[in-house]
Amino acid sequence: MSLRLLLATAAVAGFAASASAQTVIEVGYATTTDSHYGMGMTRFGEVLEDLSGGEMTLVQHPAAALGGEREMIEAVQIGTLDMVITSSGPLPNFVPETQVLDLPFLFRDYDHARGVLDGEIGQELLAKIDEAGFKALAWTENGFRHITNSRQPVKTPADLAGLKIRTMENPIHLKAFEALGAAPTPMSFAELFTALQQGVVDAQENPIVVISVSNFAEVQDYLTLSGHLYSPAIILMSDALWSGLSEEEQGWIMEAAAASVEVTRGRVSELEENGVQGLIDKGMEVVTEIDRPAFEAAVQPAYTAYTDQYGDELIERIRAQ
Ligand code: EAX
Repeated sequence: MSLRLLLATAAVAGFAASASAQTVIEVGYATTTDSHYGMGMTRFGEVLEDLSGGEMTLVQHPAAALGGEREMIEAVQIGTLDMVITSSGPLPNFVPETQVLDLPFLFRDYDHARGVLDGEIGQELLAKIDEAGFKALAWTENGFRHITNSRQPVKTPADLAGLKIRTMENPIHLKAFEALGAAPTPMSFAELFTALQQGVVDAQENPIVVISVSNFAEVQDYLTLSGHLYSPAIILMSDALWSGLSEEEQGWIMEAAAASVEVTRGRVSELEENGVQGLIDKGMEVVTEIDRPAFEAAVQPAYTAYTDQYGDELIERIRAQ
């Protein structure tokens, strides 16, 4: 091969190598692109592209295109999916200690929840999640969960008697709704709208932002602003992908994650404040106040199930914050 041809071949190979040097990160999530997760991931991608000068880009797979949250978490754990933004609901199946976050009425309000997750306790739990084979980038947010149903207004636990309610695939949530006298069915979010439409379940519980963006007003008549538990969300990256990045690239990822959390939390707050009117406009009848002492008393078996296994130290630390 002549020297000129050799040099030309090397030049093409070099160009191809630099072009393929771009890192494309695939992220999955269960809600739509215009949801709090989608808005957060769009911001994540913008910041990452900007910081990396276009060397790193994010490709989004919304609306459970890659499976339910539990499946996507598992895919990230085994390395077949780069990243997921997900509610922490299915997490106890991978990191049991995270169940503490699912205890009903544990968090007082958004400031309390965000402060705990952004502080020492949140960081301790992220470290435990890393030990389970993930790179936990950041706590982000799903929001305080409220009950919707197609049977009747719900104000007291008695109103839940026998109600077929879908829960996330989470042992504490299941225990809590059993204790409340409902008939809970754990189910992936991807199946939920159809299950409500077909009457497989009569009820579900989710933050206002999810109820709104998922058009649940089309299949649910009643909304109860129970705020019965706070639902964190989390951004998880495959450990293999994270470990293969340079320190500089890892810094860009963390900066992009932090920027996305601000957007997601901002959207959750926005819908928590003004999303209910939109649901009323779509025909939902809203119960604004529950018999909270009755609910708190009824869910005690969920606390017992947790403290029997883990004690109450972490609960007390969260309450004290
Ligand atoms: O993360 O499964 C659920 O109800 C979650 O809140 C939803 O997928 C958003």
